[in-house]
Amino acid sequence: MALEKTWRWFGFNDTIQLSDLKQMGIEGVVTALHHIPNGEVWPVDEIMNVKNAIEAHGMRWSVVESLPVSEGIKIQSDDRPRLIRNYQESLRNLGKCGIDTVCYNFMPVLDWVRTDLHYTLPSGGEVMYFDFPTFVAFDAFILNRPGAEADYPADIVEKARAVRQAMTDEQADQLAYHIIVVTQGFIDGVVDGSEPDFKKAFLNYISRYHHVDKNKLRQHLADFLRDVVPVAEEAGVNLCIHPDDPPFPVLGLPRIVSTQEDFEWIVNAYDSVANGLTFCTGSLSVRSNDKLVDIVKSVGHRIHFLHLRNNVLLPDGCFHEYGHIHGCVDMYAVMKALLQEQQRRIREGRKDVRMPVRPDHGVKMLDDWNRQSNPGYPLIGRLKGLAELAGLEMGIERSMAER
Ligand code: DNO
Ligand code: MN
Repeated sequence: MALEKTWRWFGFNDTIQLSDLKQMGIEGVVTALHHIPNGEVWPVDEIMNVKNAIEAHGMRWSVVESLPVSEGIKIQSDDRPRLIRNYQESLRNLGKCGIDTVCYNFMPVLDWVRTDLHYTLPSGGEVMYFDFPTFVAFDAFILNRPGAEADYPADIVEKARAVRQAMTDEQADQLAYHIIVVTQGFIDGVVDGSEPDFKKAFLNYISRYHHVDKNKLRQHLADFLRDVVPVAEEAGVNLCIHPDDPPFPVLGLPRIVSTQEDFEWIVNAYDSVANGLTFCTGSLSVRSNDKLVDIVKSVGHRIHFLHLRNNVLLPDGCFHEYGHIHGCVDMYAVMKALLQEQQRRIREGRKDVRMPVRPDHGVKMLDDWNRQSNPGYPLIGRLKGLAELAGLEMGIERSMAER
């Protein structure tokens, strides 16, 4: 048995059609109801509409990525009860439609973040880059967030100062626009770049976290799990939290899904298979590259969804993405650990043996420049990744069977 091959599809406006996916050997689709504003209920008919379209092409809707957790849940605003009710209702509706896996994250304000969306590799392909001093320049010297300098190591702050000095104001504004708006990582989508001062709007958003430190945020996640996991269980849905990207605090905001210890804390925070994890090598490797196999061994029984991709790790907390099997992540070791986990599940007669996997962010290459795509989601680069991963998997599976 192999891992279930899936693909992130951004819905009917995606330039890659469902009919294309079938040609590529995709078995399952990973998508969301992107048109429904965060915090609102996902209605059954809208879910069925997407599900039927996927099934009409001979695939299944394997994973929802993501059912977003609103900021009001993370900070526990007055609106929390309504937001929780809506989240529960969406889970029930997804369960009614037979969707069994739901990914989410618990990152404050920003989902993923990069400082350069268009870094050219020596090969000519293009990937996304995170330069820590540049990010700190954005935070401390472009946003001018009060207290920002104290939130980062002193040597990085000095480098950040130099980065800012080397930039024109126009370049600084452009960087801010990319980080806040173009990555589409800004969670509630309230800052979409149309505001006259999107930097100020963003800062206001950050300030809503002034009372939320690491322990508070953990408590808020535990409260969220207590409220939604029983509902998920009853609906037949497994939740799977996505790790922080990058896996360390930025903007002075806590991050609690960054390390093996964090994953273990989450698994123990609520004892249920429905309280699960997304294993994303791209995110986790930045901080715990040598721990990836340990993570699978420790919390593998709760992993419901796999994001596989690679990185090149650089000094000063910097990294850039690098396709799929080559790079700092020992993809052979990771794949082997995952296949062993799958075999364990088969032996134990567990239901969740499919273990959906998707190639995460790919290298933009060849005809990818002729087709509009979201940052990190070019067709050909991801297709190459899928093929590499499938080949690696087959080789390992066969050799495991021979022994
Ligand atoms: C970026 C993705 C994230 C991810 C969410 C999951 O490409 O890895 O946006 O989907 O964090 O909740
Ligand atoms: Mn990921």
